[in-house]
Formats: sequence, structure tokens, C-alpha cells
Amino acid sequence: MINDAIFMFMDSLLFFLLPPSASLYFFYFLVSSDCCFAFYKGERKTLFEIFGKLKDSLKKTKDSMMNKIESAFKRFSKIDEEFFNELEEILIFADVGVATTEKICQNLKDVVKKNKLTDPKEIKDNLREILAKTLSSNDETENEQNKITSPHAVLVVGVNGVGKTTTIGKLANMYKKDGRKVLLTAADTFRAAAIDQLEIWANRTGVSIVKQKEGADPAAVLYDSINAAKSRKVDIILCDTAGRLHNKKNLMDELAKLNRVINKNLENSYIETLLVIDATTGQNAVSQVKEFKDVTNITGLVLTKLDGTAKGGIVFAIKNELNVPIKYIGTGEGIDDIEPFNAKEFVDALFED
Ligand SMILES: Nc1nc2c(ncn2[C@@H]2O[C@H](COP(=O)(O)OP(=O)(O)OP(=O)(O)O)[C@@H](O)[C@H]2O)c(=O)[nH]1
Ligand SMILES: [Mg+2]
Repeated sequence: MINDAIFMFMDSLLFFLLPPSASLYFFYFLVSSDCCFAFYKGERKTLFEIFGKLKDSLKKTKDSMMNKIESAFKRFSKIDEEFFNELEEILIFADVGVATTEKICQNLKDVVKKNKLTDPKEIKDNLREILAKTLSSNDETENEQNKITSPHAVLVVGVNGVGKTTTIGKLANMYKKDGRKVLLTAADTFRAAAIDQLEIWANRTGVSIVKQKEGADPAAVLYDSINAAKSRKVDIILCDTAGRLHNKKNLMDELAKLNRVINKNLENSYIETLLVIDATTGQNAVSQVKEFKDVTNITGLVLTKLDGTAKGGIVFAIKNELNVPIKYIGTGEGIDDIEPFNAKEFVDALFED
């Protein structure tokens, strides 16, 4: 509502102030008005709103990584070893990771050599292209929604405090708005507070929850939930789990048991194991993915708290070093603060003013 009011106000202001600049006004009208909308997470939004939100959440990374890159492009008068050293330093500081940084810089050096470029300003677009290429691969076009045989089960795993329960709340909201019937499963039975927290999300999003008492067997809660989902014709089961470290054997065994319950009782359904990782933990996030991958079949990643870090470069390291698709990014604590990951939009948000 407030956005609409602001757009309307600015539209009218531009109309009176800039009558000769018809083309400018028309362009502004296109990006800000309902002429250019998309159905996003079940809501009609202008493209301006969708893109603006991603840009806001990447502000810290943009201010740190991209502003430094911009300044290097301006400061250096020629492309030499010193320029590349500076670029490497900036990327590594933004948590792009040593191996990925080297690959990006080598690709850029190849372009410079091939096209005999000498001025750093000339290679900004090339860097943008290389970064976008680093992030794009076939996996992101794979859309799990096309593969659903109801009920579709999503097991949400990760270490303590990364944002698993919050992500489930956001996903529940997103799927519900999309017209799907969602059921939450409180399989983090470690603490009563964890069950309560999931119940708050269930109430907030208006979806049902299957829970038992604190200390109950998580596999039993999941089993109940699958049966409930089948009889209530639920489309998606979102299963919360306790935070665990890969090296805690009993907890990893518990995860294996949850997987067995799903595989046995949902034979023909699409089953997803989403590993949630916290972007603010930097390179540690990369090792978490490697370690979880060794013990369980991770089908996708959710990278949370991108809004809280200047080191969003971690996305490039994850994409380049690990063969697991990033499915969603968390962009805040609010119910709508989740975005399906899109490589092009991500790089555009970093580069555009
Ligand atoms: N800024 C920001 N905060 C987030 C995001 N996702 C989750 N959080 C916050 O991170 C904190 C932990 O979130 P939880 O959802 O409880 O994390 P969890 O992984 O379920 O934690 P455990 O169950 O204790 O292992 C909460 O304060 C959330 O609001 C995000 O994308 N951005
Ligand atoms: Mg939790």
C-alpha cells in the first residue's frame, strides 16, 4: 500500500515536472507501475519491488565488495599485475574463497589477453559476465515444483541457529500463497521451545502442524505427519529438525532414521533435504556443506542472513566449489524475506546502482 502510494505520488510529480522528457517518464512508468508486474510468491508485485528487495538485502556486500572493485577500476590506469592483486584481495576479503577467486581472475586475464584490453574500466562488463557464469549452472533451472507427487517432503537440516525453523516458516508462507496445502512437522523434539517456535510459525502462516511432546522420537513425529498428510491431501510436508553437527554420531544416525521413514512411507514422492547455512559464518559455511554432504544426500541449500553480511561473496565459493544447488536465500527475519536463488538477478543486484 505504502509503495503504491509512493509510486503514485512520484508518477504525478514526474508528470508535472518533466513533460518534455516523455521517454524518461515512460521508462519510469514501465518499471514502477503495474504495467510491469510479475506474480511473485503468489502476490502481484512490480519488478521494481522484487529487484529492489534483493538489492537492499545485498547492500552490505555491495558496499564492501563492489564499491572496492569500482574504486580499483577508477584508481588503476592500466591492467597490470598490481591491479589483479588488488582485485584478488577484494574478492578473497568478500569470502569468494581462494580457489574461486583464482578461477575468476584467470578467466578475466584470458579475456584481457584475447581482446588486448589495457584500461581497467573496459573490463567491468567482462567481470560481471564471469561472475554470472560462475553462479549459473543447470541445477538452478531445475524446479522441484515440477516433480511433485503429493505429498512432497522437505527435510530441513543444519547446525544450530542457522535459521532452519525461520526458513520453514517463510517457505510455508510462500507455498501457501502459491495455493499449496502445507503441513509442518515438529521433529526438533530436543527442546520444548523449538516445538513452540514452529507452532508460532504454523499459526502465523495459517498452516497445520504435527507435534508431540519434548523428548519424543523425531522419527515417530515424522511418521505421524506423513500419515496425516496422506489423509488430509497435503501437498508439502516441511519437517523441522534439531540443529546438529556432522560429527555428532547419534544426531546423524537420527537423521538417517528420518530419511528411512520418508523413503519407506513416501516411495513415489519427491523428497528434498535442504541444508540451511548461515552466510555470516563465511568460509565455515563451505566446510559445513562438505561435511553434511558426506553423511546425507543434500538436494539443495538455503543460504540465510545474506542481509547481515558484507561477505555475500560466499555464494560464489559455494557455487564453484560444491556441487549442490543454492535453492533459496534468506534476506531478513521477516516472513517474506526469502527469495528463490537466481544467478543473474544476484549479480545484477550487485552491479546495478
Ligand atoms: N537477518 C536474518 N536473520 C535470520 C534469517 N534467517 C533466520 N534468521 C534469524 O536467525 C535466528 C535463528 O533462527 P532459527 O530459525 O531459530 O534457527 P534454527 O536453525 O532453527 O536454530 P536451532 O533450532 O536452535 O538450531 C533467529 O533470530 C532468526 O530470526 C535471515 O535470512 N536474515
Ligand atoms: Mg530451530
